Amino acid sequence: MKKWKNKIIDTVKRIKNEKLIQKYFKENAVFVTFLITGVINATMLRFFTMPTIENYLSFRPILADFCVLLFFGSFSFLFKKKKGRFKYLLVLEIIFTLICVINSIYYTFYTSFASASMLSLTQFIGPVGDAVVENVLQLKDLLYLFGPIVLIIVYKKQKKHLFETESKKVRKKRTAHTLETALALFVLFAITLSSLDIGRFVKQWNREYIVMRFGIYVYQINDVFVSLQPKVTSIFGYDQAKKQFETYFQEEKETPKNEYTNIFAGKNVIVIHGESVQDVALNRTFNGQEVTPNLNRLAKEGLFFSNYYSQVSVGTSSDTELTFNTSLMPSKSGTAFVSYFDRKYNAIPSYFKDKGYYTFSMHANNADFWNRRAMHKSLGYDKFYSKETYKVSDDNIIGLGLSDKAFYQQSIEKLKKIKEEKGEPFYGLLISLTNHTPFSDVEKYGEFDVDIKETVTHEDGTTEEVSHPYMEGTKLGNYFKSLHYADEALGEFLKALDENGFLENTVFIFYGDHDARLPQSDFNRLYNYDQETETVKKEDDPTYREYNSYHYELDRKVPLIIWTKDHQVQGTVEDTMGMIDAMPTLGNMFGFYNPYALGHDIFTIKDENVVVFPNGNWVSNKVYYNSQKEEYMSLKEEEVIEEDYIEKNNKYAENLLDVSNDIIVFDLLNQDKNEQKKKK
Ligand code: GP9
Ligand code: MN
Repeated sequence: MKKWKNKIIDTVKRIKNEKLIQKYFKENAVFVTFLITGVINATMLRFFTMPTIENYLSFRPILADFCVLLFFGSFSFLFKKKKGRFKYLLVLEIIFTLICVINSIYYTFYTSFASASMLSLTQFIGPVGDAVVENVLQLKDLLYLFGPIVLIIVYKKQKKHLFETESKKVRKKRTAHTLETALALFVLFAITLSSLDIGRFVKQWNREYIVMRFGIYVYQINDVFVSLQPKVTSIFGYDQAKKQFETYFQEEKETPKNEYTNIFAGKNVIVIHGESVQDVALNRTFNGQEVTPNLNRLAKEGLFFSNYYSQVSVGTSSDTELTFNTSLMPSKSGTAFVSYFDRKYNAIPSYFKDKGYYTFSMHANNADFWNRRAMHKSLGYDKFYSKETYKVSDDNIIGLGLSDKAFYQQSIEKLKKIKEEKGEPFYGLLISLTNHTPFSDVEKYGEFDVDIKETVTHEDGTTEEVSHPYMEGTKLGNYFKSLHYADEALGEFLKALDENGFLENTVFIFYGDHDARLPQSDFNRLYNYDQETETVKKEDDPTYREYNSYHYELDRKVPLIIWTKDHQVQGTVEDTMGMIDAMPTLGNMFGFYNPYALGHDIFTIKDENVVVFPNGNWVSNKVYYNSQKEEYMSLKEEEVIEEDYIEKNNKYAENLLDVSNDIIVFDLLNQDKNEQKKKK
């Protein structure tokens, strides 16, 4: 023991006396720069994307990032010449920098980290590419480029002091030593991990959590393996998945029976997929003008679900289409529309088709966007009217493509033809487009001010019109302008439907497809604007209304409205509900039942409902639970939340996400395939 102690003291002394560290830094300036810039970039990314105290103070991801850099960097010592070493390190530096830049941009857009499984999706990003650039690319995304620049400068500066070329033996030894150090540090890192950390790392469904604990580089390497997994597991993990699936559906569920059962049997259906429509705009006025007068009217006259949440993952619009139509959650990696379009789905259009309906979808965007051309067939639509069937010209484009007004006008003509040729009943989905981020085509939305106008009376009795900017010039303000346009288009469409006799025997359904990814600070401004000072109130102001990340999550809810001209159904349903519950709820009303739906008929489950999000968060009437922070906000002040309640729902959430993903990946609803597997 003493021997070891002396040895360590001697080594420390030697390092100090002979200035070994300084020497190492000088002789390996490029290598050291590579390590430092790599760690700075990774840390910067975490700071910009997840600015929480816990994250600022966490040393673990820094250690993990450092280990990865050290591991890959160690092989540079195998190069004989300094130039070779530099070239190798520069390539690595560029790769690691790109990982940071891509994730930085991606996070702003999707509030998540990039995945290799999305690579096959780049073709779908194309049409919204401009929106991404305009909306998302910011100076902070380019800061990471300092890494390669500094590396080149350091290399150029120290070139003169290069020491003699090392022998093969020395080079190998240095590589081995560096690798050993990387490994030792990694072991140090690994022993700090909890079983929860490891579990989440393996599943990779909570990407933020993984980046927070493991750093961006470990995350990205793991992601490549996990992304390849669906390809591999759909060959291997079948038995286990099938077993879990059978256990999940073991109890024979009763088909719901309540006052809504079969009330709409045989009626036509028109569904509107409302791009980025959030509840926050409903019943909101600016200077006495409603943002969404038409939606407000529908909500008042029809059945309005006031706590309805979308459950999208990276597949946004397409994820909502999947969940609405099949009562399944988005797939854990990639998107179901793209990676798993060839599976068997028990989907709403198929059920209507079985009942003799003509089923169709309409969307004036490229048919291949989100792979709809293929996936709409799998969902059971007889026909998909895509961009090719619409007249799109320079004067009828807003934002991403054909304006909603033009879209609805042209769709009416198609509807008339359908009625003429195919007769009734029909089931049709219309996917709107104008109200898509970045909401910057403001001059095309028409006049709708989001300021506060005030008439000020002066002492001498004269009056003056004053305007306080309020939401003018903010993204949320522009969103309201855009949505006001989309609502006006919807109003015109309803009028045209009525004029053409489409509303007599039809159920009209509207849902907001997901939130609009608006900045939290804009919501704070919306609720805490002080028109006297024309600023946002400070938190210590007694009239300040608290607005934290939970309030923001709750504000992401979207409307669901079921309306008929004769007001057959009316009222507000306040129970928490998700996109996943649409199919069972509608199925009960129209007379079809999917035994493998993962959601519930809201009129049967009522206040017991729990809505799970793809990242493991969940919300019920009582609680919003954040699975990353493992914390929750109580939604009913007076009620005490038992630990059991949280645990039970965590389990439920995990199970539901697993089973849903297995159904998709292993094609478990495909009877023929399952029979074949059984025979084998
Ligand atoms: C594109 C439209 C928008 O066709 O549905 O998709 P999103 O960007 O919301 O997923
Ligand atoms: Mn969308």
